[in-house]
Amino acid sequence: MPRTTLLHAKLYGIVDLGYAAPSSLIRVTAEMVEGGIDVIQLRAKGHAPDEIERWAEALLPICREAGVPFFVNDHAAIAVAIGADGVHVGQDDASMDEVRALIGPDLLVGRSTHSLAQAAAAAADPRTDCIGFGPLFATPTKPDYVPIGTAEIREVHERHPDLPIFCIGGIKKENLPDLVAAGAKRAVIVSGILQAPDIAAYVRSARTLLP
Ligand code: TZP
Ligand code: MG
Repeated sequence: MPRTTLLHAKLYGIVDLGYAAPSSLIRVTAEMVEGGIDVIQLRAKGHAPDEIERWAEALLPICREAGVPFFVNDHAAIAVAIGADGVHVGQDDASMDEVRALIGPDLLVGRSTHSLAQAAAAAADPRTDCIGFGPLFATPTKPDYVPIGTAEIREVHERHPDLPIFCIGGIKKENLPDLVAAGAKRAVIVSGILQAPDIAAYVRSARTLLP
């Protein structure tokens, strides 16, 4: 899948085992796809790799059928094993050399960034296909991080116009218009989507709020 797919993406959803029970993963993913989600990631902190691989294997065909890029959080080896579209890594995870050694040149690599400097470092490596930028606001989904606020959203986009940048952290439908006014082009929503009574409807309406 080419990186340009991510440039055209608006809303990125994470199927996070902190909110979604194992028995609900397929339904939740299908509802996100039905709502028009542009990217999906499986994030299962603290779960065993063989378990994550089984879940990833089950979710990939749902995304594939809809043409939605599917990322695996943290586990490059699982992304390769199941034929995912990409892997998402954090600042403390493997280096790009290590990740690319595992996955090769074709899979997409996303990197979490928490400052303009980290965004610049990620952007300086042409093997980075997208970044998360945040957490913008405090969020129980990533509790140990200091929120970075919204003041640098415009600047990070101006500095890296060709890099798909996904704002993340404490984003809900309610604050999306303010984020767009602050310069956001794309967003990741985790708990807002997974806790919505109607996931497809939530995704559909959040997506319309992005430019
Ligand atoms: N990385 C930065 S903030 C975050 C991640 C994975 C969690 C975002 O979750 P939510 O529930 O949308 O605030
Ligand atoms: Mg990680």
